Amino acid sequence: MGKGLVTRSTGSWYSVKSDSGDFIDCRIKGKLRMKDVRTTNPIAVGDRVEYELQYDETTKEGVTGIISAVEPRKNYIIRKASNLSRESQIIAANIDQAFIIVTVNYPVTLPGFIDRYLISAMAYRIPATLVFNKIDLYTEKDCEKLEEYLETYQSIGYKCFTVSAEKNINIDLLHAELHGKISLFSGLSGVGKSSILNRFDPDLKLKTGIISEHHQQGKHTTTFAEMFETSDGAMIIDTPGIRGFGVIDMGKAEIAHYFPEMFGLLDQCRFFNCTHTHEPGCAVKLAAEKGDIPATRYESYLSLISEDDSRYRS
Ligand SMILES: Nc1nc2c(ncn2[C@@H]2O[C@H](COP(=O)(O)OP(=O)(O)O)[C@@H](O)[C@H]2O)c(=O)[nH]1
Ligand SMILES: [Mg+2]
Ligand SMILES: [Zn+2]
Repeated sequence: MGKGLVTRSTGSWYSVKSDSGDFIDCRIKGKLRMKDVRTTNPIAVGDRVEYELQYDETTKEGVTGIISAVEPRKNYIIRKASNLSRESQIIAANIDQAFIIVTVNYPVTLPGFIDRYLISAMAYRIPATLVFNKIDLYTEKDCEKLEEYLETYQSIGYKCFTVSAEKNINIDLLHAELHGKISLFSGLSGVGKSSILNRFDPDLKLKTGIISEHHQQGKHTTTFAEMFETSDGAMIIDTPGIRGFGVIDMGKAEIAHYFPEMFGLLDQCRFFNCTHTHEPGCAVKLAAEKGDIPATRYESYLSLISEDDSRYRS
C-alpha cells in the first residue's frame, strides 16, 4: 500500500504522485465510488489518497494502482456538474490559496466575474489574490481602469499583482508566493494562466493560445483541473475551461458576509433581516451611496442576491 497526491483526473483514471515521487495511474475501488452519490467524482485533484498496486496488463509498465481511501479534506471547491444537474463536481481539494488571473482588456474581465470568484473563495475560507496580467498591452485607458481595480480591491484588503507573462514583468514576485503551497489558478480563457505557469518553469511547456481552448469549449468537452509542480516545489492547479466555481449551499443572507467591506456594517442596519437592497436605515446602502463601498462591489452584491439560481438557498 502507498500514499500519494492526486495530480490529474480524467474521470475514470487518476494520476497519483506517490510520496516517493513516482507517478502511478490509478483507478478507484468500486465501493469508494458509492460513498457520495451527489458528486459526480468521489476524488479530485489535490486529494491525498491510499492506493494498492496491482498487476495490470493493459499498461506498458504492467502496474497500476487501486485507490482504496481518501484522506479527510482540508477544503474542496465544487461546481454544478451541468446547468440542469443537481449533482456537483468536485473541482479540486486541499487548496492553500487561490489566484484569479484578470485582464482589464484582451479579454475584458468584468468586476462581476471577479467578485463572484472572491466571494466563493471567501465562503470556502481560501485566501484569494488578484493577478492582473498583460500589462504590456494596456493603453492609457486600460491603465486607468487598472488603477480603479487596484484601488477597489486593495482598499478591501485583497493582495494584487500586476504582471506580464509576455515581458516577464513581476512574475518573480508572484512566484515567490507559491513555494510549498497548493495554489489554485483560475480566470477566463485567454487571460494567460498557462503563459504565467510557463514563466515559473519553462520545463512545463504548457500549450498557450486562445484558439485551441475556444475550439475545446465549442466541442463541450469535459475539462478537468490539473496540478503542475514547478522545479522549486510550488504546486499549482490550473482549471482550464472552468470559468468559476460557486458555493452550492450558500444562503442569500450569507452573501453579504463574504464582502469584507460590508461585514463590519451588518449589525448597524435597522432591521436584523435587512437584505441591503431597499430597506430604510440600511448601513450598507448608506455606505455605498457615500462611496465607502465601491460602486462595482455593491452592484456585484445586488446581482448575486437577485440571482434566481438553484445554487442558492432562498
Ligand atoms: N501581450 C501579452 N500576451 C500574453 C500575455 N500572457 C499571455 N499572453 C497571450 O495570451 C494568449 C492566451 O494565453 P494563455 O496562457 O494560453 O491563456 P490561458 O487560457 O489563461 O491559459 C496567448 O496567445 C499568450 O501568448 C501577456 O502578459 N502579454
Ligand atoms: Mg491555458
Ligand atoms: Zn442593510
